[in-house]
Amino acid sequence: MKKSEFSEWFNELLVDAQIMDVRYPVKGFYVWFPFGFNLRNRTYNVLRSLLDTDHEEAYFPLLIPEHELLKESEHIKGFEDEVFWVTRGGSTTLDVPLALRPTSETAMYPMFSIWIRSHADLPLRLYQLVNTFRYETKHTRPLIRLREITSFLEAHTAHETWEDAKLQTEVAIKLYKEFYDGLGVPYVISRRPDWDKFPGADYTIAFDTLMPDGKSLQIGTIHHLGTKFAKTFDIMYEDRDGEQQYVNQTCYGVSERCIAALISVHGDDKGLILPPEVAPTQVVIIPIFKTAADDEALIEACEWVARELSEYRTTIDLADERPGAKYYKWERQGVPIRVEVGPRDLAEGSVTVARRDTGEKESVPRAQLSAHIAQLACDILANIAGKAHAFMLSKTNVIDKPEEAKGQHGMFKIAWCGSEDCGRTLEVLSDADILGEFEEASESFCPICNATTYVQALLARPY
Ligand code: 5CA
Ligand code: ZN
Repeated sequence: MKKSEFSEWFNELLVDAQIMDVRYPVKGFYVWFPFGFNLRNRTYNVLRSLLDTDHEEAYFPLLIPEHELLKESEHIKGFEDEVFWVTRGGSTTLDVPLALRPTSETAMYPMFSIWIRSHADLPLRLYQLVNTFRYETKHTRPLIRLREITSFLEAHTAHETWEDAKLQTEVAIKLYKEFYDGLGVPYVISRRPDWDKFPGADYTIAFDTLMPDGKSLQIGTIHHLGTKFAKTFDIMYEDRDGEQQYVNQTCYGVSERCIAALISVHGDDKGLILPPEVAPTQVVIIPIFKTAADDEALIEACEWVARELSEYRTTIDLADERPGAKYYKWERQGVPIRVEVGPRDLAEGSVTVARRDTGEKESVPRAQLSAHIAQLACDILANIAGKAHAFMLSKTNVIDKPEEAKGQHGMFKIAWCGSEDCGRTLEVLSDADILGEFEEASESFCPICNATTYVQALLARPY
């Protein structure tokens, strides 16, 4: 496996490291292996605990009646080509066709309209972790572009004012920052161009990361919905003066692309490298059997290590295999720390500690093991996060002419007046997409129309 051949590496890794099986016989549908699902659950638990501070978890149905899905015209224009339909129950044709949720606005908001009565009901902040279905026509890929998104964590909020909803988008940005920082996954945050925002939104903020092959991956989006959906679904509240007002809404979500990013930015030619917080096994303990006389003492020493590290997820590997084969197997699955115990360690009252991210090994006295591992767990996250960040930075270039991006890998920042015409021209000349825009402190000139501007466009070739 060579990470430099990213596409092959990614596909092989999914199987070798037991993340996903891609052999399910429906295009765009994949199977989580138990190991992959374990990693998925741990990763989503991190996000859950961040959301749980001020959101409540709920669950809305998978099936959406056609008349609700079609209510919001801009929204449906964005999704109509991507909807899977249920049209029959047994052999009976349904009176009302039912859509498989492509996202849940039109499942949730009719209920919001019933639930929300007064300003006392606001803010409302809910989330759900569900599967969603999109009939994607672009090339489908496991974890990256699925037709069944199995792990869609979508939050939906309602507020009194547009300003309150804007503040909520800022809370969401902070939350996703914390989530991705904890995984050591670097990102750029930008505002999507107006012609490419979420269908029905006032504006969309996107998180993008850079994959090893120089393509970008959108790993989260946050939408300010204004009162557009409230007007369509009649979601009103009585304000403090007794007046009826439309609520202002936001929604934001991530998918298993967070796992795609996590494994892609950190992995290497040997396989996965996992941040300790989400690794299903954090420390693997391997006895190095040499002579039968030592066997029992070695196993006891391994058990001591497991007890000493009881606050971590440890596994003692007693399989009847050579140590080298065991190292290889656990390295492939990204276990951050390996503790080896051999006859020499026994004699010295120490153990050997190896870290997955750098491959370094050192001898650690037993009395220092627990403190050593605690420090190492922090160092590993800092190291892999730093490397990933440095990689993205090295592939992010500020350019003056859109042609400079042509045929190049990575992300590009370029001045842009913000007009759709110039934006489209930038895309054509650079052969890349505008992921989004952000403001810079210094003034520059749009390379297309020469207008002065503070706006920079972020260009890349996205997945
Ligand atoms: N209702 C809003 C907020 S949850 C919504 O649907 N936004 S979205 O369309 O932008 O999707 C949220 C995130 O899901 C995206 O940022 C992207 O990371 C991910 N995503 C979108 N489509 C797919 C897909 N086909 N496969 C995997 N992930 C996807
Ligand atoms: Zn311009």
